[in-house]
Amino acid sequence: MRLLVVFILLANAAFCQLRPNVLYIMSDDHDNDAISAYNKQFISTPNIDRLAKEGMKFTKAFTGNSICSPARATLLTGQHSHKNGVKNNFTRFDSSKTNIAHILENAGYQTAVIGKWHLHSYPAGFDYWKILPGQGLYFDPRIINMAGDTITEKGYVTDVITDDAINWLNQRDKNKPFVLLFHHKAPHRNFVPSLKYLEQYHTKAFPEPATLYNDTAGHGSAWRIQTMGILPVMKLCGDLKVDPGYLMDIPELKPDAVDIATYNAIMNRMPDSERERFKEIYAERGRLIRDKKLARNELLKYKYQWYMQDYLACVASIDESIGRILNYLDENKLSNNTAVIYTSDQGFYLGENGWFDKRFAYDVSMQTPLIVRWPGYIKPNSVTNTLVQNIDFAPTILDITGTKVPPWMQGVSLKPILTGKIKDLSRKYLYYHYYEFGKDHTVIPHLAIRGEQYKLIYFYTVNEWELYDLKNDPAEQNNIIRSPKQQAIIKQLKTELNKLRDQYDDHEPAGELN
Ligand code: SGN
Ligand code: CA
Repeated sequence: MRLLVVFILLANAAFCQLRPNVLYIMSDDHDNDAISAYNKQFISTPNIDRLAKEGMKFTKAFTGNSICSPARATLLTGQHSHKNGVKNNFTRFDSSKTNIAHILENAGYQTAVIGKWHLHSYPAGFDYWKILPGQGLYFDPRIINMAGDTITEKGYVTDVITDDAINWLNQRDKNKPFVLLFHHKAPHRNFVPSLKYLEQYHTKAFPEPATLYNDTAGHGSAWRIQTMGILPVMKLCGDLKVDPGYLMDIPELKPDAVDIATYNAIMNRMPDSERERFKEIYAERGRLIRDKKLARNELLKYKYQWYMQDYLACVASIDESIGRILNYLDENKLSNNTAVIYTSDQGFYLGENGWFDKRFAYDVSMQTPLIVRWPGYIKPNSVTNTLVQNIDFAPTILDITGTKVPPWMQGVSLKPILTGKIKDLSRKYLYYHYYEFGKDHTVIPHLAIRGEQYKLIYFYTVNEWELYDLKNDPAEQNNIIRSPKQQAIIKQLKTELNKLRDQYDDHEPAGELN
């Protein structure tokens, strides 16, 4: 009997050894262009690039609804927004309903979620969680622990939650495989970097996108009414609203009381020893506006640079965090048996069309970075151009861990792509549905379908269609919906869109679309 128990224990230990761990890292609003594995023009991210060198880079990974809470609900459920119920940023995610954490727990995995959650509920199904309330704060972040207490952890948010993740890895049950969801707050607005990286980035200059000074003339309603413009919408100085002190004498920039309160709330959380230096750097920008009387395109030119300096300085901290985590895996001999996934909740405008933020089905925001390293399974330095979507993330994590994917998940496992078993998925079109309107950035709700070459978008509340030829117009500048040459393509894409709506069981708005 004793022998049998020993045998079972040993067999169990061997089995657990073999079952891979998954470290899923998701940053917030981290666009592909701000990762040097995708684009070397703006920043060097050697640690994220290391994952690409040792693993696989997806060049065509997309979301189904390019906004934060919906992307997070999709990660947990493998479902599009209309199925998991989180269509916008203010709907509560019902975490008591089966999600990947419950499934992995039943499969004997140890699970944790650390960092941004943003689903208006507490996580359920995880063995461990520690989350930032709402959007989280950059300095001395408030953190909700499993006891339901809100505590404050001293330091810069990216460093703080990296410490939390490493602490959990240290104290986890080492006899069980793990899945850790590690969710950064950065580089989300308000783009407040750590002083170390602001010092490095505030003097750099970045190339301007060709469409930075575009106006909305000739475009449809959605372009005309969006409020995503860097010039008219984004605030100055780390998007911190403005420092009343040095901008008071410029009438059109006079901050209102709300701006001052927000500015002070952020500045007051910074370490006392660093605050003056932050203020000095921001004040230089203020003086430039005042002395050069910057306005319109000239002001946009500067605001774009300041935006990029702050945003990329936030990304630099993320890359440092990834380096620390990868070192931890190396030092603890976990690298070989851990699949590491790096992604973001969606893409982000870095000045294209003069914009920041996301939401649109246009590629800049619909796309998301996706890099996976899994030694022994993924050929180093591989690149795939196959179309994938965030509904596939949950099935992929389950499949990597050897856990059955439930039929209610709408995505497919990417494991056969990762291991090189297949080159392309049989799915030829991706589905997109954006809902949130009016709260931030006034992007009109829309449906879209994206294939290899064409994208069809339907802004259904205003009954306007758009068609883009992604091969000949990758920046999606020319809506060719009225082109007589395209009518056959349009008919075909509308049929495919209706088919996808049936397949995914999405019937809002009701009826056949044509
Ligand atoms: C805040 C931001 C918006 C952003 C939303 C959603 N405004 O409201 O720019 O789109 O969050 O972001 S801010 O003035 O408060 O910074 S998301 O990542 O949660 O989807
Ligand atoms: Ca986001």
